[in-house]
Amino acid sequence: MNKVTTLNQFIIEQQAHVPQATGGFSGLLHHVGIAAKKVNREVNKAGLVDILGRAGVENIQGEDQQKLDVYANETFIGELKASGECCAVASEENQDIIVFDEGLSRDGKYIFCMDPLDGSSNIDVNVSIGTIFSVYRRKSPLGEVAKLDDFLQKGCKQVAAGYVIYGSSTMLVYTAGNGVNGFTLDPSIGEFCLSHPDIKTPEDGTIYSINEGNYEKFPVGVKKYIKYCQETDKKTDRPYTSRYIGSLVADFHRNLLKGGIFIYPETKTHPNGKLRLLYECNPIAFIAEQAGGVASDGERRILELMPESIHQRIPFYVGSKNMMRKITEFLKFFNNI
Ligand code: AHM
Ligand code: MG
Repeated sequence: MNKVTTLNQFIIEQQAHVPQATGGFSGLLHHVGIAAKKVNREVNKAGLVDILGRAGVENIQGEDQQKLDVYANETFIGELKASGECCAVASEENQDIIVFDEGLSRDGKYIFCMDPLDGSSNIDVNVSIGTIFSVYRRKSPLGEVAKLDDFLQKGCKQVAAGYVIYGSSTMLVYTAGNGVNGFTLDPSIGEFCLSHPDIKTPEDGTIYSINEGNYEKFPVGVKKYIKYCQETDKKTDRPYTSRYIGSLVADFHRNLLKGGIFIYPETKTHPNGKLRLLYECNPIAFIAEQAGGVASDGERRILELMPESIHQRIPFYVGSKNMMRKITEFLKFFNNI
């Protein structure tokens, strides 16, 4: 029988390679796994129980909140608090950071950024959705109350990043800066099991993912790149195909495994793009780079950007190395004329 490595076993084995590790980080990830399983359970029964529909409130971005968003947010916050390793959380669903200023958590070494349920407009049509997260060491001294400044760190400072995709099967994919590993939830034993060790993304891809409904509003370099992908060239036999779910985790996950590029550029109506630097772009960029891919805002490496606020938006280009090189050439050329 094949040996199955569960997420918890894997975390403990990884910890053994870090002599100074105290187990705090492993404890935190363990609780992330528990939260993911709880959210998975609710997402799975979304069609069965009266949990679908709007919660009747808008989140701070002015978007309708779905009930599952609220559930996922509260569940992750609850587990992070219970871990005692995390002193504060920034969530897409909360205007301000959430500070744990009592008990063990106040001394927690880590801060956590998350989009608890990304792509939530897809919930009621049974399309894959996801949780995206990112872990940093706090900047403020242990024992003090964490503050906003703890969150204003470049993405290259991430200790770990990951996502959970609630799809045809549920997977947790994460990196702690030493490669990317994917775990599939085995519902029969309720454990995430290592199914995709050391994920590497293809250097060349064939998929481009972008909301072409916004075509008229795109920068000219992006328009030209899309046309380049669409053109048939008899000599080179360009192989591109378009795939767009409208759920970042699902679009990125497919491209990560198969090779491709995901683009959410600045548009005339959204000059800073739509996606958020702290809890969407940075974690995805960290995973992409760890898998051999590239992530930028069209010019600069995402992981080098210094955030100014927790809900900051940024144009996002991420994917296979050679596709990223090509689009960067297009952007550079057409921005300069
Ligand atoms: P959300 O955080 O409000 O769910 O929005 C983020 C989602 C991403 O999952 C996805 O990539 C993008 O929005 C799709 O946007 P659009 O519908 O404009 O194409
Ligand atoms: Mg989101």
